[in-house]
Amino acid sequence: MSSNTERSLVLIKPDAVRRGLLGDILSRFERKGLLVDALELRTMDAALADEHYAEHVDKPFYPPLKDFMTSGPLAAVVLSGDSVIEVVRTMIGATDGRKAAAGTIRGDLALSNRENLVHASDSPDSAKRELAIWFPGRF
Ligand code: FUP
Repeated sequence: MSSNTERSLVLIKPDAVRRGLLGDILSRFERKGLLVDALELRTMDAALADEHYAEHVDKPFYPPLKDFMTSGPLAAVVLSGDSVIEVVRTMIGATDGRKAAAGTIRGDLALSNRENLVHASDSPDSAKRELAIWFPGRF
């Protein structure tokens, strides 16, 4: 089988940091065989939230999502590996933690549609856009 090494932008969100799940979540990615290319603890400000969630800014769920995402430090992580974008999306599970499959990060550890622990790029185009937002000029 051919391999397809790529990069994904992952955010381990403020709920995960507050709940002490940062190590657990990072460890899942490392044990899968993915590489951590960059890792930074950052607090999103309003402008960064609007840029990152550009496709959601007009949605009714955006104001509380923005409050949550700017509520404390998160870990911005660049992961690389074979098919990392799709692999990480599978590992995090469906958006709503109540519906996410058992065995996924959200399925095992989240019970919310908003405080769902992790963001991960959902396509090569969004990975490119998000890497440029979070780690400008680096990837
Ligand atoms: P995902 O790609 O799984 O993170 O999901 P989306 O891009 O659809 O949504 C981005 C974030 O918006 C979610 F992680 C959580 C938040 N959200 C809500 O708060 N309410 C909703 O109804 C849908 C999404």
